[in-house]
Amino acid sequence: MATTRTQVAIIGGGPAGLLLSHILHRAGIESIVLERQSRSYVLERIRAGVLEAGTIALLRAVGLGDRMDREGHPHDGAAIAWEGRPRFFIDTMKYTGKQMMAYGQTAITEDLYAARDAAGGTIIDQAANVQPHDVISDRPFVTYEKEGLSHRIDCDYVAGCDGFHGVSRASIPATVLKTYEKSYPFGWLGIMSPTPPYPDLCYCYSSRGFALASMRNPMLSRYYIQCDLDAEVEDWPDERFWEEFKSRCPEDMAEKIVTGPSIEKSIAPLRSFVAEPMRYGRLFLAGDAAHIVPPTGAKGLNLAVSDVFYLSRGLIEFYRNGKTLYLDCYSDMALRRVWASARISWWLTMLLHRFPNETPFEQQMRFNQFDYLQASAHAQASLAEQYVGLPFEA
Ligand code: RFL
Ligand code: PHB
Repeated sequence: MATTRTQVAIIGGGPAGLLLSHILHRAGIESIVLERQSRSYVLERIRAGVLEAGTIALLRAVGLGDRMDREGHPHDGAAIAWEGRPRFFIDTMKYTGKQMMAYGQTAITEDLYAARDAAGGTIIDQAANVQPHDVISDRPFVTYEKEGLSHRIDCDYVAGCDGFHGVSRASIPATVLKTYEKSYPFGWLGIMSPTPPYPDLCYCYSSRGFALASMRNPMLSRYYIQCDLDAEVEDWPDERFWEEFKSRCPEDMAEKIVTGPSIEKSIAPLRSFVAEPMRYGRLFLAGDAAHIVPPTGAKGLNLAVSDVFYLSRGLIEFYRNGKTLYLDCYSDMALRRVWASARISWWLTMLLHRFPNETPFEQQMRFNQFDYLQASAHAQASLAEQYVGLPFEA
């Protein structure tokens, strides 16, 4: 078996793994990224689109802001269009002085690959059977197979950045890990369309269900509708999607939606999931490997970024002065932010969707929740603060 050595072995080449590798490199720390899929597969995946203020600031601070600032679309907040009620705006600018940015995860992933390539970073794609070993010892290692050959990487630390279905969390004994889970009785059907987007990021509540208008660039729109769990993409030809989407937004909004062919269409179930702790010996989990939030708050990618902020700080402290203070509090610190995002994502999901078999009482609670939001500057400030993203802890 061919053996190499690095300081940090990173499992998963999504945004969490690539960003960690990039930040460590800037601090003079070596890493190797092991990705199960091909690079083209990773780059073609369409996912998140909205960045919190802290994510924007971090990407700029680590030299990844240029294209984002050129091509991204800054927003002062997001709108909620509620059937039969005046339009509401989550005004992050007014209440926090901060903006969000519409900039696709696909573009961030491209930027990260470009930065790692330019720095000569090692990213091994199509790595099969990746497995961390001996993570509770001082000499952990990771094995994998590539093109029929077995490989071993000796390292100081292992970062599990391999998403919800990865091997890292699964390698932690069930007796150590506590998991919390909630699934929702619906999914999101999303399309990408090469059409001019609706100008605002707009969340719609309708008696027909939730809908969301978002964007990637001036000629690329992203739209979602709440769908049944058993819905299939084949049941939703473009015409049916547009008709349903427009029926869920107010008339003045529907008139402005520019329809066209979809170039991607997919269905994602909604789920909340948190695994604790986010550390097992020398294995650290970051991003979707440790937690999933429903996309309603646009928090998933942003949480992956804040985990990487905390984890990179801990690793940098260790390699600079041998101290493990930040590594030792990584799980607690990261989880405080994870739970905050889990809660606001759950809250927005409950507020904005129709639930099957809901009682009239529960509907009244939802209407009243929204009325209170519209009437109270305190409620608006609280939502704006959470939507724009809580600050990273010092
Ligand atoms: P990823 O992106 O899943 O990357 C994990 C990588 O690990 C690889 N992998 C393995 N590699 C080696 N060995 C194994 N055994 C492996 N198993 C897996 C995978 O191939 C993959 O490349 O996790 P990461 O890096 O933690 O990033 C998390 C984000 O991708 C995710 O949270 C967001 O996309 C969630 N999300 C959103 N987040 C936001 O912040 N704002 C949004 O607007 C937003 N919208 C969304 C979303 C997610 C969505 N879907 C599809 C669930 C909208 C949708 C529809
Ligand atoms: C997206 O643009 O893909 C998007 C925007 C806001 C969300 C979720 C997804 O809450």
